[in-house]
Amino acid sequence: MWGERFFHTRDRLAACRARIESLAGESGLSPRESEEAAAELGRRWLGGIVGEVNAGKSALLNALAGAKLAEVAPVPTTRGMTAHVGPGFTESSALPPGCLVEVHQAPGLDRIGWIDTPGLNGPQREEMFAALADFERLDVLLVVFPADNTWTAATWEWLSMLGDETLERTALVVQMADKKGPEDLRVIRGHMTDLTLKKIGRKLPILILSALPPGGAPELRGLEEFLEDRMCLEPGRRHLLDRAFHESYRRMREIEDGLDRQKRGMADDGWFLGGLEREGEQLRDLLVESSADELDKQLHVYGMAVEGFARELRRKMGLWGTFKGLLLGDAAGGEAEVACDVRLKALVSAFAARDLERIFAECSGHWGAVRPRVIERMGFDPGEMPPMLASHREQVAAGFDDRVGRAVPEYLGGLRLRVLIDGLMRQRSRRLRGWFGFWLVLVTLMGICGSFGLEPWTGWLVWAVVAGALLLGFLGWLTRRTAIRGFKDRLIHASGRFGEALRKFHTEAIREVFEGYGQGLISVRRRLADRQAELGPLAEKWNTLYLELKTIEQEWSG
Ligand SMILES: Nc1nc2c(ncn2[C@@H]2O[C@H](COP(=O)(O)OP(=O)(O)OP(=O)(O)O)[C@@H](O)[C@H]2O)c(=O)[nH]1
Ligand SMILES: [Mg+2]
Repeated sequence: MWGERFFHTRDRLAACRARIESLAGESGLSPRESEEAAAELGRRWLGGIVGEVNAGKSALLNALAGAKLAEVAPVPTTRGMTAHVGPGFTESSALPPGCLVEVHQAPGLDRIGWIDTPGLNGPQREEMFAALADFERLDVLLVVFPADNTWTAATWEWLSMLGDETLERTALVVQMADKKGPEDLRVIRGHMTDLTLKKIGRKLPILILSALPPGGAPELRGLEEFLEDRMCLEPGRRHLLDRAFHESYRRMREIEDGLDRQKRGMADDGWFLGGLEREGEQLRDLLVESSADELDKQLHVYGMAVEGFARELRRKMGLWGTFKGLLLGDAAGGEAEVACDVRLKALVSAFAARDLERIFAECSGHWGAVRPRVIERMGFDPGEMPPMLASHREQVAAGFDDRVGRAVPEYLGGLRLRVLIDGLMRQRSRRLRGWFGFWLVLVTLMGICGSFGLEPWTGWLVWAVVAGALLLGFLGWLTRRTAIRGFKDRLIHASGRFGEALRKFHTEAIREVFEGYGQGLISVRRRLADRQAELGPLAEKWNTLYLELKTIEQEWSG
């Protein structure tokens, strides 16, 4: 088949270019403006077959197409111009007006379609002469003469009207050579050459062949060589192919630059995100620092709470409580510890709730500034709020409360409040219990003396019992005061430890909240990482395509 190498190269190059273009799209490049060389190269060719009635034009078309596409008969047959084309043909603008189009799956039409025409000396003579300019635009012209009549006037007249440029791609075909002997054909060739010089002033290729030799297959080698020479090896077309290679390489460079730009842009985006993350960390540290005042206030509240605990304990050490404690023992330590735990937790929870509102407000403000910067820089909306400020807000609040609240058990655990109070209570009871026993002896003696009427002992003992009761009351008051003071001193003394525990867990809680806040930017980072990961396969595709393009080019020029 003629033009094998040219068409093989052209088709592979076209497929390669389509893949280059799809890679360009994947790499984010805008579609390429249509390139002249590529468009010209992709265009399906169209040739014309003209000549007089019964010259054998339709038979030649069938032979070139390798299929029976047009009617062949010894009487005037072809009534109008018909373009017989392959499925890839789209150039309807190249057709002469009134020309019909028939699309066929025929092997010979893949490369070039043909316009079969009515005879130049037939009833359509006028149309054929009027369409001469349209035929001049075709890629190749075959002017057919029957071997037994090569001086057909209408054909020579039509031929002599063609411009020089068209004549460059025109061949004279002497058809039905089988009807003549070799000597006749030699004479015909000479005669045709003379006529050509005489009618158009230059030589044209003269191809002598039989499209329909009776009992044989058409022999088209000469015509195919002409087509290959004029259509494929012609310098203009070779140049076109070279330009298409050049354009493809240029496009490949554009893609490479685009990928490089993206890579650099992504590295910059990484820095940009790193900056935002550092801002978040600074905000976190600022919030931790600015909490110092708030935490100091909590120590004041703690002091007030200690007063409250002391009042509670004082109540428990009242007359009845003391009496009960002397008789039944005391559970004040455990109760006080539970009460302290509950009160301090409430205090810490209230502080945590207030503080978290402040943190949320700061984070919302910061996010409000971060979001437009991310959109502007990366063209990606990270969302109105990170989940920690939106959907997970309650969860975050519960986590914050829990974390800050851990300061209470840590503090109370170190304080050993139950041991302290129980110790104080025991000490007090020990002191009071001796006096109380002595007083009970006095009361008993007073009762015995009174029963036996032993005067004046009874009177003295009454005075002693009253004095003992007063002394016992005084001792009760004194030991309560000492115990409460000891309790308060211990708690106030430990306020530093409470402050430390609160500061430690509060800092941890803020860090935890900021881990959640950071998730907002982590989604942006993930997106960036996805984009970076996409670049790898694109670069690989680029390499493959580049090698393919190089191979096609080397095979073409080598
Ligand atoms: N012996 C021989 N006869 C041929 C050959 N080619 C065509 N013929 C005959 O010549 C006659 C005309 O052939 P066509 O191909 O129909 O000629 P055409 O130029 O298309 O004629 P119109 O369509 O009428 O203009 C037919 O009878 C064919 O059988 C050939 O190579 N050898
Ligand atoms: Mg015909």
